[in-house]
Amino acid sequence: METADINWIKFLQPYKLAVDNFVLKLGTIKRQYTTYGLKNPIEDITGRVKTPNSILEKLKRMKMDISEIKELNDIAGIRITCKYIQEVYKIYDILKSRKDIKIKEIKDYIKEPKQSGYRSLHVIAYYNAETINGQEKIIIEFQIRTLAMHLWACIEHSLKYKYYRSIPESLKVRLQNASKIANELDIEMEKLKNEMDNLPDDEERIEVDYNEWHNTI
Ligand code: 0O2
Repeated sequence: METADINWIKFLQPYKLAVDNFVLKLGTIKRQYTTYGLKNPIEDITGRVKTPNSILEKLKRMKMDISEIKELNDIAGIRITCKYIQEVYKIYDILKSRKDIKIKEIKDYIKEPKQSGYRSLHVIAYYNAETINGQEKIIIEFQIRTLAMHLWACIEHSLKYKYYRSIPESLKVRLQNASKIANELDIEMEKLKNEMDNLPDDEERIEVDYNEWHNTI
């Protein structure tokens, strides 16, 4: 297969369907937690389909042939943010129990952060996208992370693109330190949450219905 042979609109169609479907599916899960008055582990859900240029760049970086394009894990990407690390793993459990995906691989960059300092849980799964030409089996990647991990990743990502993936060494070290600080923040917030959860209920507490902000789809 040659790059020029690819009809990108057709090729990316099942990936786009998968991303649209999962933003919606996970959005309904988030809403159910609120409806049942349960603690909602999902802060935000976003999705994207990789651009043709970014796909070609990744194939080159991974020394893969164009014929292996369907083996890329993150053409379809869903990003889920949570408040706490324990919620990241709760989302993983939710994904594991779903019948519409089959988990292919887990990359736990929380337990073992990348050299850059990147932390996130990547859940890579097979999904059958229902297209008008029948089912297409594709790979979809769920990136699950806390808000602190997300803040770090967004800033590092924008710097990486500014410097065309080669961030100056001094900035790299500072980014690694910033990642450690973000990790400390995550740990402290989780401790605070656990301590708050263990406090006795205030007898005079008035139940308040907080408005949930959500993306209107
Ligand atoms: P964009 O804009 O999100 O498309 P994978 O095999 O895909 O699970 P792997 O082996 O880590 O994961 O591959 P890769 O290509 O390094 O990373 C895949 C995606 O994970 C990236 O896509 C990012 O979204 C995120 N990611 C991985 N490493 C880093 C990192 O060091 N910093 C940040 N900020 N994000 C990272 P893209 O195409 O880079 O970006």
